[in-house]
Amino acid sequence: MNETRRALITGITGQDGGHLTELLHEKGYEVFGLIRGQRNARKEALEAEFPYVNIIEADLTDQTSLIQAMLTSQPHEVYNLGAISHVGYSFRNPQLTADITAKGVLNLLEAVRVTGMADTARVYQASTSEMFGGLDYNRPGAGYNEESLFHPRSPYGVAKLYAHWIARNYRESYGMFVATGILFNHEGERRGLEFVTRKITNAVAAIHLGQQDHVTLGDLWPKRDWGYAGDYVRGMWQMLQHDQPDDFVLATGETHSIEEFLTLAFGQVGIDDWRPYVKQDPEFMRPAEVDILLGDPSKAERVLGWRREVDFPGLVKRMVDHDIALLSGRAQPRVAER
Ligand code: NAP
Ligand code: F7E
Repeated sequence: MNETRRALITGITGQDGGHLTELLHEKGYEVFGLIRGQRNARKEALEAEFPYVNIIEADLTDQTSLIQAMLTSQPHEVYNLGAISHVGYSFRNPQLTADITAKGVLNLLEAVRVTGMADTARVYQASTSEMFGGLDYNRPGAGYNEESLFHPRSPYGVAKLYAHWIARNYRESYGMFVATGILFNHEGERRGLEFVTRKITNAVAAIHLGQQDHVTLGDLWPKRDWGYAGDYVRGMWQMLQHDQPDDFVLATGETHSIEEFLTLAFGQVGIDDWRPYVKQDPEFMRPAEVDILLGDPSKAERVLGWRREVDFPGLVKRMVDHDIALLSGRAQPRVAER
């Protein structure tokens, strides 16, 4: 009989952690999830939503705890999703971002290596389109791919670039199976309320239900390549099933401005002109902005057979529908929404 596959997920309480937990459980994996902090407010919600997850207390900044996590879970696959992931927050907390988002990856890779699991455990590192920065468009119109130049524009982007290169370095130096997914923005019902798409859909639902009269945002011109998180975690899993470790862009190949997102989201509740409902405040603007991101997922499509299923209007609709259900008491918040 085949041995049950075991997966260790860091960042299990986040958006992608929730989608990935569902996917791996459906595939019959035994799932181990890392929870940080002595009284993590999301722990109870995680236990309620995913009672089958084996919770391990550990922190990406504490290598002893990561070694213990590896020894306890003996994973075939490690998904490193844990990070300070909010770009705006990273400007206000740059050292913390470097400790967790950059050095935390080194701590984890070393934990895999020193526990003697470098040959058996495959590692996924959550890299990001924020490493490109939106400035050095060396393939204008075609979108960034795995060969494009990096020019990160935030402490988050810089930390992720270190993480990306140390992951590649461990692959080259020690022959470890470390795959990196350069993922463009992906959203959905589990998206944290601090990110712009979810902030908008939640406000649209509240305005529709008469619970709020406006939403305050930062800059509205930036463009992003927005996909659905459920599609993207499938790509992460596919990267670890491939016969060799590699780097893959996951994206939709389309880019849309925040203004376009606003038009579709307000349109869902019959509001044609969103302007009277949107205020702007410099509090939500960043010292350096990434103006435009557009990805080229053709390598992942060709090599892995990855396809995204949810399109941009479908993404906006499912988020607005979910927020209306949530705010009318017809749905419960998932772990990452808390
Ligand atoms: P998210 O919702 O912000 O989740 C981040 C997770 O990291 C949370 O579970 C958080 O735990 C955990 N974490 C934070 N500090 C930690 C620490 N010191 N030790 C261990 N865990 C820690 O992020 P996401 O959207 O799911 O993204 C998953 C990963 O993909 C992140 O690395 C992100 O940077 C990257 N990424 C995301 C996107 C996107 O569009 N979503 C695109 C490209 C790359 P707590 O609950 O305890 O805070
Ligand atoms: O901002 C603008 C903001 O915070 C998108 C993370 O998952 O994707 C995400 O990073 C855009 C930016 O996502 C508000 O200035 C305007 O131009 O939703 P966001 P992000 O910065 O693109 C990448 C790929 C990751 O890797 C990250 O982990 O929207 N914006 N007004 C605003 N953004 C926020 N958060 N809040 C506003 O009020």
